[in-house]
Parts: sequence; structure tokens; C-alpha cells
Amino acid sequence: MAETSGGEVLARILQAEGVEKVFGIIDGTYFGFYSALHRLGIEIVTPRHETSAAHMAGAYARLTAKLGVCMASNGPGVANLLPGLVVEQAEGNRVLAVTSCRRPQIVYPDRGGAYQAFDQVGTIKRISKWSEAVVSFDRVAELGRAALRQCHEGRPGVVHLDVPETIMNGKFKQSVHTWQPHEYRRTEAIPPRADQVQKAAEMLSAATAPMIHAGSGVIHARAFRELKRVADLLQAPVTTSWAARGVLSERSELAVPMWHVKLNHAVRNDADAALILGSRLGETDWWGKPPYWRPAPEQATIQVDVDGAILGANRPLALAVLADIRLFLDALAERLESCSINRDERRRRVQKYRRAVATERARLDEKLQDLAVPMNPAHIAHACQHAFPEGTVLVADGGNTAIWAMFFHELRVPNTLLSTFKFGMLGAGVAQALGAAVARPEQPVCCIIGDGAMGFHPQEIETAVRNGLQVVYVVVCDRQWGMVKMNQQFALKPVKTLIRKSLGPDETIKADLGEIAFDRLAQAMGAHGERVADPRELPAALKRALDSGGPAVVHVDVDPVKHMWAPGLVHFKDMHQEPKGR
Ligand SMILES: Cc1ncc(C[n+]2csc(CCOP(=O)(O)OP(=O)(O)O)c2C)c(N)n1
Ligand SMILES: [Mg+2]
Repeated sequence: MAETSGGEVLARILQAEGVEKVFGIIDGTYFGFYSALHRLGIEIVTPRHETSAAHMAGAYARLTAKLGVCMASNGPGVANLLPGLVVEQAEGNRVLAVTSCRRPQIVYPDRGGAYQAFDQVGTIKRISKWSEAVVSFDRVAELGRAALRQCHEGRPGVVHLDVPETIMNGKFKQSVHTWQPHEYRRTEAIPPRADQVQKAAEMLSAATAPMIHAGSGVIHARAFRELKRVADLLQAPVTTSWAARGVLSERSELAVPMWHVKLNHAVRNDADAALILGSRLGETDWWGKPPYWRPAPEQATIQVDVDGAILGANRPLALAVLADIRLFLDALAERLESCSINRDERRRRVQKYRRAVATERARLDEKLQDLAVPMNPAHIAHACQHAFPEGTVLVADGGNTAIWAMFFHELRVPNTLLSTFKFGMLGAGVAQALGAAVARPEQPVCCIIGDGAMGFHPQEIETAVRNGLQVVYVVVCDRQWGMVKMNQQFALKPVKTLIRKSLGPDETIKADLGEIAFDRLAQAMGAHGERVADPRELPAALKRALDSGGPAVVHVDVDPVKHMWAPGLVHFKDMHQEPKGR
């Protein structure tokens, strides 16, 4: 009988699942696993820090709708993986982490004094959907299947399987039959019940002013076309969670862009019926509460989600639907075709919203007239939008940098935005951009990132070079922790901050950073580097970066005071309080 290793058994399960890429750093303790991946033609994409592997897997999963797989080795490798797992769980990306651990005789339970060992499962259990350890070769396949079942149930997030080195690498005289996914997990999307679709259609047709709020669930369900069809049939305005921006192109008459925060509040208060799709109505959705939303008794709320634990968690519902969002919207559209709906009346209301968007846009765009050097940060996302092809994935990272990017970028194509909207993790964007480039190799990726954020993981520029990933990092350099400095100035001397716009260098606490010449850092790693401070020169610098055909870094010097006064900060501050309404 042929011999096989635990690592090989797992690799075969991943192969049956259609996994094509695994992100992680190699180590002897799971040679049996990654050498089997390699043999089976599954590519191992190797960053320079394990947390990057988690973000690459998460970004890849979100953009492709496939499973994102990362791996890390026992002790330090897993310790480095942890922050990435925390973030990917928060963002709700479908990630499977496979790790090695020391032999079970010394770690389960911990004997004390074992080398490169800590309670990996105990730790990851607290920060993920599911985490288990394999304790004998006989259970590798069964637990591998259990992990994959968990990956595909409920809200997407992180699932973890810990496998001892002795099982990963050991040779066992046992033939293991690999099951096909449909033999051990649900592979069909959950269909909605006809009576619920009917009820939803009645409620939404009868309403005077229905609205739709879309969360990341719409991205995971790939329901972009269906969402557009239902919104058109209902003539309902569509707001989104921050993470789901662009699920309906922001060029659509019905889209309510996230940067017009006051309009989002107005739409949510005007509506007498709300269809909530794949969103938890979390803090960045203002918890679905007044005064940001109309009180629930006056707004019939329908919530659709694949995860029953989310339904009605933050807002009382008129109808709770456990179903796949795409199948639900498809069935709803069929129903709505035969409903009588006063679309003219609704259209008038929506046009009013569109006019409000245009007015606010014109007000914001006044900043683009400012041609002072170093530049006003408003230029950056605006120039990137023009320089990169339509449909380019934008990754936004940093404090005020991400806010500026959100206010000056229009989401025209669904699922082309990545950030850490739920966790605000500085530096995660560096690797998210790499994962995006692996997911969409035919396009460049644009990553607009703060100088503080980029400083967490600049070594990954070399990962882009080595793997031929065309990421253009546009590093916004104000030489400060801009967002926090602004906050701090108001805490220290609010009146002086308002009058002078900023405090002197000795009046703030540890808010300034030294300079890193990111263009030269890029060149040192074999990437293209540019540096620009004049807004008139930014388009040409971006074009040269793109024309280089490979990874590039554009170091952009911005006016540090203007940069601190990012738009919309007051809303961001408000959001940190519990809404007053009930
Ligand atoms: C990993 C991490 N550490 C700390 C913070 C707290 N924090 C939020 S914004 C910010 C400053 C960001 O500086 P930078 O990336 O340069 O962006 P800027 O605000 O200057 O545009 C900090 C420290 C965080 N969000 N993430
Ligand atoms: Mg900064």
C-alpha cells in the first residue's frame, strides 16, 4: 500500500474544492502539506510576513468568490498570522487558515517548555468562526471536510485547522479516499420561500418611498445585476455599507454614494419601507437606529441574509428572510414585474436625491482648483480614477488618506473597492492589493495609502516584484499620523486648532513621523519609483508608473495641514456615539 502524509490528504481536499492559490510562508513543519500543493499544481504565493498571507487570501476571496487559503507555521508563523485573521474575520472574508503545530504529545495540552508552541487553537477560536486541531492521522480528512463545511455556512469569515508536524509530514500506510465537495457540504445556494417573496413584493409595492440598503452580502452572493433590476423595478434609492460601495454603480440614478453622509441619513429617514440585503446594520450603518434611520414602527423593514444569527439583530423586522441574496432578488424581481407600482412618483423623489448629490459633488470638487505645492490631497484619488482603466480595483488604507480617497473616487464597477472598513487596520492594504493583483492578473491595482500605513509593511513591495504583481502604491506623505493628530489637536487646544488650523510642532504628542522616501525604497526593491508634490505633475507620474508595466510606488507629498482637514470627519466622530434615538 502506498504511503501518504496528512499534508497530502489536506492538499487533495483543497484540490477537490478547486483551490488554485495558497498564500503563506514555507517551513519544515508542514513540508508534507506545501510540497503536496506544489505537486498538485496549486500555486503557493509567498509574502514576507504571515499577516500579509491572511490579507492576500481575504482580498482574493472577496474579489473572486472563491475560497481564500492561507498557511502559517507553528509558533512564530501563527503568531504573525493572528492580526491578519482578526481583520479578515471582522471584514467577513471567506478564509481558511491551515497551520502546523508541534507534535500533539507536547502541545495538546501544553506540556510547558515546548519550542515554538502556544495554544494556537485556543487563541484562534476566540477570533474566528471555527478552529480545531487534528489529533491523529485518521481524522485529517474528516476535520478537513468539517473546516470546509464551516467555510461555507453563515456569514463568511475565518476558519482554522491546526495540524501537528508529525501528522503533516508523517508517512502513513493508509489509503484515503477524497470526497467531492457535494458529498460533505451544501453546494447549492439557499432558495427563498415563495410566500416570503410574495410578502416582500407586496410590502415594497405598496410603500410610498421604499429604499434598499446593501451590505457585503451582495458582493458575496454576486447579486449585482439582480440588485439593479429590483432597484429599477421599485425605483428605490440604494444606500450601501462602506464595504459594499459600488454594488450598484454610483453612476446609477438610484445610487446614494456613501460620501454624502447627510443624504444617506435623509434617504433612510424618508423611506417607509426598507429592504436590507446582506448587512448587519452595524456601527458604520449607524446601527439602523434613529435619528439616522426612521423609527422602525414607521418603516417596514425586510432583512435578507444567509446567516440566521444576523436577522433582526440590530433592528426590529417586519420580515426576516433566510436566503441567498441573489436567488431572493431574482425571485422578487419576477414578482415585482406584475405588481402595480407608482414609479413616476418615486422617480421624482429619487431625482431630488440626485440633485443633492450633484450639488455636494460640486462643492467637494472646488478643492481640485487648489494647485498649491505640496498638493491638496483631494487631487490624488481623482487623478488615479482618470489614470487607471475603468474597473481597476482601488485599495484604500490609512487614516485621513482613506477618507480623502473615499470622497474623491467614484465606484463605477461593482466589487472594485477594498479596505478594512470594519477594522480600520493600518497597513492591511499593502497585502490586500497583492491579493487583488493575484485575483485579477489582467489589470493593474491601485493602492492609495498613508505614509504611516505603508510603514507597517513596505517589504511587501518586493513580494509584488517577485510575483510579477502590478500594484501601484500611491503613498500619501504628510509625515504624520494625520487622522490622530487632528483628533489630538482638538482634544488639546480646540479653539486654537479652529483658528490656526493646526498647532505648532511642540504642542502635540508624538504625532509626527520622519520621512521615508518611498520612491527610493521601491527602487531599492526593483520596483518603479516616482516622487511628486505638484498636482499638475501627478497625472504624468501616475502614467509613467502604469507604463512601467510592473509594481510601482508613487510618493506624493501633500500639504500636511490641508490633509488633516479631511472632509466628513465630524460624521466619523458622531458615529462613535450610540445614536440617541430608539
Ligand atoms: C494598526 C493600527 N494602529 C493604529 C491605528 C490608529 N490610527 C488610526 S488612523 C492613524 C494615523 C494614520 O496615519 P497614516 O497612515 O499616515 O494616514 P493619515 O491619517 O496621515 O492620512 C492611527 C495611528 C490603526 N487604525 N491601526
Ligand atoms: Mg500620514
